[in-house]
Amino acid sequence: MKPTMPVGRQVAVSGIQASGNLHIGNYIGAIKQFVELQNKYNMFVFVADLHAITVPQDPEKLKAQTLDAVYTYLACGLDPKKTTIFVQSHVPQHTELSWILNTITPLGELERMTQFKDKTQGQESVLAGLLNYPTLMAADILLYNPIAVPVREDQVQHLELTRTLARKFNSRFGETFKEPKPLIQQPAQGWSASGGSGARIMGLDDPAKKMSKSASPANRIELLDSAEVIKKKVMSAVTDSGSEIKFDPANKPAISNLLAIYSQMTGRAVADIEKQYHGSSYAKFKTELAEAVVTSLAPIQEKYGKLAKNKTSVLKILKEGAKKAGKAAEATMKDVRKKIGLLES
Ligand code: AQP
Repeated sequence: MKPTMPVGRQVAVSGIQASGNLHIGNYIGAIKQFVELQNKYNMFVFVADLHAITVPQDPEKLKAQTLDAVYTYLACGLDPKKTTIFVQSHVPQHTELSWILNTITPLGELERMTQFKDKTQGQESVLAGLLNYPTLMAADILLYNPIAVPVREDQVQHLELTRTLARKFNSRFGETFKEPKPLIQQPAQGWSASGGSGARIMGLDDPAKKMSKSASPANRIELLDSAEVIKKKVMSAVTDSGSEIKFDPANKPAISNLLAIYSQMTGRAVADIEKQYHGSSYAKFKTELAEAVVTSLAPIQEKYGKLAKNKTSVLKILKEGAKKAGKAAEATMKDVRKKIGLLES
């Protein structure tokens, strides 16, 4: 494929599903990282509205959630001058390549995906969209020939499949796609809420489950929650037995998660926070954590408010983003169509 991006910078691609209100897990685990990466990579960041509909969505809400994600990207510091920001469905080449990749993907590969197994557990009737989620994700990535894809640990399996499909396509039709590498976020010094290597924020109501858009509101702090709601949620967050404020995910998963949130939202080292609260009560720690979260979200919320009043200019950013992404995607698709023998129109 001919390069269509500015010369000199390598490409990185990622996106977030428009499946609900974004929360501090999405911010810490993804958006904050995109903002840093935009200074190093030629970033393509999209809102995955087509992935969101793999579970039923209310049409009006989906539209609002899609726009909400874009306002959030911008409010958190994604700069349209550095990053191509767009909506997945605005670039139809994503679905076109996804279909083509489906034709070279063995069914068994899709059925063994952990996310598919988790999301369909106990369901009587499983929708094909959930099964084919990873081929759409592979298309999202391969269209832009990125060197790197920022992902959390639980998406690495999907990225492995993307690499397998790239190899398969290349060996059958000739060199077309690069095999992108996962860019797994390293936890801040001294913490890993998952106990693994990815920065994973867990639910406030259950530290064994990740913070998620689709869980109950008590599970998460949404980026647009008011100060009052944040305080209420933090104060009601589950804690562990004992009274020590210590980072120890195996024995104190709830407090470790709260320490991780504190550290990630303030940029302070976990050890430093532990030291500050040595001998303090859970109540004092939680009160001040809530204040820290409120303070760190305030500028984002303020910027969001301004952007939401300026929908026309945000839609313009999306239009330009789709145009730029579409140009890169079409260059790939021209090559793909030719290689697999589709007659030119
Ligand atoms: N709890 C989390 N901790 C750290 N990172 C997280 N991410 C999501 N939850 C956490 C990261 O946010 C990005 C976007 O995720 P997504 O919306 O595409 O999919 P998801 O991981 O399924 O997110 P949710 O919030 O749990 O959504 P639902 O409930 O709709 O499935 C990803 O980079 C993800 O790692």
